[in-house]
Amino acid sequence: MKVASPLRPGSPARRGALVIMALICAVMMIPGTARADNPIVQTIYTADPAPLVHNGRVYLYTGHDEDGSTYFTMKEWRVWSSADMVNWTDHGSPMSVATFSWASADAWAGQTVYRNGRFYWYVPVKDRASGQMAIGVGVSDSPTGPFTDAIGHPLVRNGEIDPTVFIDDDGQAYLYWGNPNLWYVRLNADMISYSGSPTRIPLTTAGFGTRTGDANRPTLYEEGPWVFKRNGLYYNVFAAKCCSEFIGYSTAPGPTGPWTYRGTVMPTQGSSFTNHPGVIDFNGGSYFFYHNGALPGGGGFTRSVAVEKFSYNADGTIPTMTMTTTGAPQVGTLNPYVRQEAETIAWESGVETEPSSEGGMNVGWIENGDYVKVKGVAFGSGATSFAARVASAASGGRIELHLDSVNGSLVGTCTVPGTGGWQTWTTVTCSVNGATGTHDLYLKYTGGSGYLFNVNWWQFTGGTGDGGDTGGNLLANGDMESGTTGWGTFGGTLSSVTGSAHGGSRALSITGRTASWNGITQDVTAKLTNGKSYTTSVWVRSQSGTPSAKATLAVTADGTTNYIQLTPATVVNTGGWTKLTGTATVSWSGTLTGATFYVETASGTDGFTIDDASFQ
Ligand code: FUB
Repeated sequence: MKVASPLRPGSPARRGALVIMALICAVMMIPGTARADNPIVQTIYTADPAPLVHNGRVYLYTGHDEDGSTYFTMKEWRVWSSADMVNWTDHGSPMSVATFSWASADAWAGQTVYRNGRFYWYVPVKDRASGQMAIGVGVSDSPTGPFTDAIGHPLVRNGEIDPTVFIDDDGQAYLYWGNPNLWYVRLNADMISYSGSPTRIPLTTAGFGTRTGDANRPTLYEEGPWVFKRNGLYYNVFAAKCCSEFIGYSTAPGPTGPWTYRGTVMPTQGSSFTNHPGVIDFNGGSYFFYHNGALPGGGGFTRSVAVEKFSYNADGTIPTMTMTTTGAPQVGTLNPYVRQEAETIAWESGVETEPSSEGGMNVGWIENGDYVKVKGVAFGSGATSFAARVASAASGGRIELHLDSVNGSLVGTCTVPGTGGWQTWTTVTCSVNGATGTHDLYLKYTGGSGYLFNVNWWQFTGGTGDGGDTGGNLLANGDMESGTTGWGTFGGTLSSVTGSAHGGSRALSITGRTASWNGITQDVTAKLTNGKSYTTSVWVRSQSGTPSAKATLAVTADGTTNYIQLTPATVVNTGGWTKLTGTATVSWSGTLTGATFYVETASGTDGFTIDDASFQ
């Protein structure tokens, strides 16, 4: 059993309860069946989610419940990120109680916001001098840290917890926090000081609902406010009624109220007597983060963060959601032809992570049969080889590459040697056969007894080789081997076609065009960086006539749409394929609300076919 395995020299404290849980979990799972993706993180217990969208990724800031906790024993905060809402990269712990020299304990629920090139992480933590909870601010130039104490003392200290920060369209930032009260204060533009005094928001039953059975707390508001604005309406989503908590929300016409209670976002569920909200919009969808006790051994002090996708009702109200083990659907696919961190995980069994001597984190504590699942990997026309960065102070083992389940089709096996140290890294390679199209990838680690080896990163080579899903392509399903997934149209009818592909076996055709701007589209709003230069490549084949195809980017910011030509207009040779290429700088002023990559024609309405599109 894992629990009986010897500790490696210099290893962090053993995972104890989590190991047992992983075993129970593995026993409960039927090999070969699709695995749920909630909770998001299985390597440790996480709590108090605070998501932030930045440059096409979701950064998720959480607390960390220590194994076997019988109180909110939390020493550090953790960061995770994802570009697709299902595969989450572990960035470790860039901030802890020790970051704040004046703090003694309790790394509780915070939120990170971005302003003027810096990331500000507001957290409740215990002030050593007073013994009271206070709000500290960490700051970093990177979303993944490291974070330092921005001011060297508490920003506010009134014994209350759970800060959320909201920056209004006019640039005014507000800090809200509180349990049992609800406070706000206007932050200055430096984000680390404030003007005026903290103000108590009136907790009226009209504003925050009616609680029964607790004379001291007549309203439902308990803690964990999450304030944001959508379509001119201000939302405060919060943990309601103790205990157990549910998630409720209120809305207001302005950032300071008056608030009106609107109902339940998520009822009491999930084996944890607390819950905690985080709400974002990402890549055209809306997402609700929360926590529960869903991992084996989970409960009120051993919590796990999970996520659901949702749509606002037409009147702006939030639907009531229940916890699922399925989680959010994947946004696009994962590109195996660029370096992927071994700690990018949709689901795992048996492994842990730790800081790597090569930077970032690595997967470790690997024993025979452990695995990491990476969801929706777009192999396109076929991978030919696999490389992994590995280290082993023992005698290594094997990385087996299985598709769609832990014992699914085996497409490659890499042998890992002993390297003389758990952080003595070497790169191993092996050939790959049968990895085409899009699949869940299971990296199954096998070998003898005890800990086998560590993995820092991996990467496949091969693929379509020209356009398609290679080298950092921002387009999902760029090789079109996954049918119409990720693609749409401006007018006309889209279909996935076989028998005439440029690479692989599938391409996309548009028919029924009634205007030259009708074309094949993909939303790339969440993927663009302002001012960046992008190179585009797409193969086009006419079905009939001689349409002059071109790739265009429609960029909408502050209500204005600009059309950026990505490739020069090129006459497509009838009956053959023509490659359109170009490099263009993509920039906009104001707030980006939409960006669509599309292939249209300079004139005419004839149908056409495209394949192997790349935008990077
Ligand atoms: O995680 C510690 C505390 O539990 C948080 O600050 C509260 O929101 C509750 O989730």
